[in-house]
Amino acid sequence: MLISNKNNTDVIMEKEIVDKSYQVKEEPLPFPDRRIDDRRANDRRRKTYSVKNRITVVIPALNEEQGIGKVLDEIPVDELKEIGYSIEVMVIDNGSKDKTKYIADNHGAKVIVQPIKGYGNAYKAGFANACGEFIATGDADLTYPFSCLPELITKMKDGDLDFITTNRLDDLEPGVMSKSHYFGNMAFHLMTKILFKLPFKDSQSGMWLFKKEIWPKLNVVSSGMPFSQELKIEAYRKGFKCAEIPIKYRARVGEVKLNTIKDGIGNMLHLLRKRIFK
Ligand SMILES: Nc1nc2c(ncn2[C@@H]2O[C@H](COP(=O)(O)OP(=O)(O)OP(=O)(O)O)[C@@H](O)[C@H]2O)c(=O)[nH]1
Ligand SMILES: [Mg+2]
Repeated sequence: MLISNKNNTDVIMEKEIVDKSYQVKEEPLPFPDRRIDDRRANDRRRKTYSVKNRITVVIPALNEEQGIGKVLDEIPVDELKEIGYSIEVMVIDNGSKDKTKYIADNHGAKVIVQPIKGYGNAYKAGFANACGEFIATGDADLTYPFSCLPELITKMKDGDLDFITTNRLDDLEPGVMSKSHYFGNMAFHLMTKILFKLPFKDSQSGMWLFKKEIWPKLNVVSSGMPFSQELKIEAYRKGFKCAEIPIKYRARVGEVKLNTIKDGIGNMLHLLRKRIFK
């Protein structure tokens, strides 16, 4: 269904919800632009709306009813308040057919529906609507320890950093990541090092913390899984002050969505294309 907002732009509303009792009332957003094409214009407009000392936590979610509640509970809101930061939590629902939205809403998160599928598309919608000075990210599957946010923001401030990415691979417990994914990640480390001189060991980590003001300056166009590597490549190549910090990664809960072969090849082709054409 297409409806018009007051700016007379089209807003795509979710079409289909399997169980109506899980339908979540969506908050009107200041810039409810869920389209992808004019994301940058939208971001430029929103730039002035960043709230100082606020962290917007953006969590993409596709059928993550098993993890999303615990993930939201883990965000250390009080601890961050104590060190001077207010928190905005956004769950970007990518067309879930389970209770993800309902649980996210019940846990106090702002739920944004991004009907255009894709990990990158979910993040683009989240970043376009974030109002914090900082953006923090992570999956909805309980793999990333959101409890480390105070440590990350302290390191960001102390080091006067623009972009932090995390490293899941150095302190990995047995069984948390499959051997094929581990070796795949090592291969991506090598490729990104050779092709882009990227200093990060974990090019595929999905937990980042960065200043929102750098987002419009990054030419990140991927709509799917390559979004993660492209964001890091862009942040590093554009000369922003970056760091990689180790985290304790955990085993996923809920249904696996990553297709090892398809997404692996997709990420590889994206790296080659980006190296050749940009
Ligand atoms: N794969 C995928 N994930 C999406 C999509 N939209 C949102 N997501 C969410 O993006 C996050 C990352 O996806 P995952 O399937 O966990 O990918 P991953 O972390 O590389 O793989 P795992 O090791 O299985 O966790 C999760 O929170 C998903 O629910 C999409 O279109 N595809
Ligand atoms: Mg995951």
